[in-house]
Amino acid sequence: MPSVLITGATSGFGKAAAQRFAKAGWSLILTGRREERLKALESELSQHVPVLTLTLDVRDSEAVSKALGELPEQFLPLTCLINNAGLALAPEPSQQVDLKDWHTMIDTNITGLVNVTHAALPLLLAQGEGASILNLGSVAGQWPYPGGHVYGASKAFVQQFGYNLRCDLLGTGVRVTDLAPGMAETEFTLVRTKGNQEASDALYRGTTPLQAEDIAEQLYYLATLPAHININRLEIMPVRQAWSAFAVDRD
Ligand code: NDP
Ligand code: 8X3
Repeated sequence: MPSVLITGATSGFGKAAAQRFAKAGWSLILTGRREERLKALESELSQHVPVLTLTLDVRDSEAVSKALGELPEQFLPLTCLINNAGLALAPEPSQQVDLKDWHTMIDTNITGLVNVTHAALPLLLAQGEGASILNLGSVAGQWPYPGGHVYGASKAFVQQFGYNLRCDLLGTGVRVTDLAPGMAETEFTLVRTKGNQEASDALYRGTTPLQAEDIAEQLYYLATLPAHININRLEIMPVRQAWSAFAVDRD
């Protein structure tokens, strides 16, 4: 039975991915900080597949390496790692941002992703052919926009780290993909605005954003491709989202 480790399974893409992989009979290792949500998901999905929940902050490298170093045999080798835990904060311009918010994004989206990847690599190498690392990047990693500052830069890191990982993993069979979504309706904007439900609702109102299930389907597709195929980067937007003209400062 293949197994998948999903970071940030308490909400959004991570939760939907847990449900999608469970539907296909995969064993699940689910992580996040909100234990009650992990337990609720465990009781829902463990009726169908083996589920291990780890209450974990990805920023804590010692806790991450200890937890992944002690995984029960039943969940090994690891077939797929989904590096999904992440967040955006501070939609305001750089010159108004609290430095703590920049640090939180760097610590979570970069250091946290690196922590989990480092601890999971031996488990994925034990699988070898057919194993995958699926990193949640973003359109923000490629396209600049006002208020994107450290969030977009952290997702550019995710893309380049994935490409460089591929170079080192050549010959091992382990694949790496940067899955880069555009606008998707999850708790993402609620977190970005520090709990402003009205701002979150307003962003998604009157359009048709991606849903968490859309991304979960892509993750499952990537994880189950024939073992000789690696999709390096997959960028996905709602049809009702596109780029815009350059902004110009005028007198
Ligand atoms: P949600 O806010 O719905 O989910 C984020 C998940 O990340 C939660 O499960 C949260 O769990 C977890 N998380 C956050 N910080 C930590 C931490 N320090 N340690 C462990 N887990 C953490 O957002 P999405 O599902 O939308 O986002 C998932 C990923 O997709 C993120 O990396 C995001 O940047 C990316 N993304 C999102 C897009 C969107 O428009 N929604 C578009 C492109 C990319 P908990 O709080 O319980 O720890
Ligand atoms: C989240 C998508 O467009 O808010 O990564 O940057 S966006």
